[in-house]
Amino acid sequence: MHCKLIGVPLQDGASQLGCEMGPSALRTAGIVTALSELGHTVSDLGNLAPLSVDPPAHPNATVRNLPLIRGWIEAIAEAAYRESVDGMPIFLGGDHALSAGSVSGIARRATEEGRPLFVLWLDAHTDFHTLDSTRSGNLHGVPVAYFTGQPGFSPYLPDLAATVPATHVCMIGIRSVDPAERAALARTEVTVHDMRAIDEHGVAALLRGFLAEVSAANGLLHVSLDVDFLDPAVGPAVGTTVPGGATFREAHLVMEMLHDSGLVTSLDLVELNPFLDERGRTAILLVDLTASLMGRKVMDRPTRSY
Ligand code: 6HN
Ligand code: MN
Ligand code: MN
Ligand code: MN
Repeated sequence: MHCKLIGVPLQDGASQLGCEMGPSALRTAGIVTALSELGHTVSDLGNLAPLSVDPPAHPNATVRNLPLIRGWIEAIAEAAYRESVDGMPIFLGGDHALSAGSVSGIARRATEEGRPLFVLWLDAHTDFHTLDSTRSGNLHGVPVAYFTGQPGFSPYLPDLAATVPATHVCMIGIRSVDPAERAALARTEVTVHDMRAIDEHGVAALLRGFLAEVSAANGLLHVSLDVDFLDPAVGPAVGTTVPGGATFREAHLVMEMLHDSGLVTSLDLVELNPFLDERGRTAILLVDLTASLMGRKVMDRPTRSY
């Protein structure tokens, strides 16, 4: 694989400052070396900067930093479109508003190539607010509603060249959903596997079903990994911790299965807030998870299945 690292020091979609340090922390934790050691070629393309834009004010006065986020989304979407032509873009966040740009840019590329795009959303949250429904006003809470084409984003955020059908989005790890998100999700066909589903069925069964769909459709697969997918005990460096998240092994198993599927074509690593980390351990875990996704394994031979 040709991995293209794209730093996105975006933090204004979250209420707590610090995600702008995410790309530096991931580099410090050794993401380039980890990928190179697996035999991949790695280009670190440096950090993006937001475009300067001036969208109209939104009537929901709680919406925060709209012009800045819009400028980021335009820059990220353009980079996602451009860099996905000949390699695997890996977005080093940055808060989750990043994915409004990464997914929409990749969706444009997929449409051009005539391939369906699927999104695996690994998160405690569904990030399914619209600009009208958000109560916190934090735009890291809206990306999935945006790229699946829910109403009310135009003319505030960029018009989409292509949307991702709700039926192509699978969420795993969910355990915090606001009332307006719950109502909106009930009207769509996004697949939501909450933590209870993981407890009951195991994460492997849930993921296997989705990967079979992607494979049958000859789809491209974008993975968006929010640090708060992880249990706070293993991934403390995030501003929106929710107890009861994925364990260390559940997270690695997801990544290992994704690698074996051979389906993943782009990746977001988001919501890392190094200011909240403990001696870099969350940044290091994200790098290790990325390595699992890109082929690091305990044993080289396939494990026997009983
Ligand atoms: N994230 N639903 C909450 C809100 O403020 O809208 C939390 C959003 C969290 C965002 O997970 O990236
Ligand atoms: Mn998120
Ligand atoms: Mn989250
Ligand atoms: Mn909310």
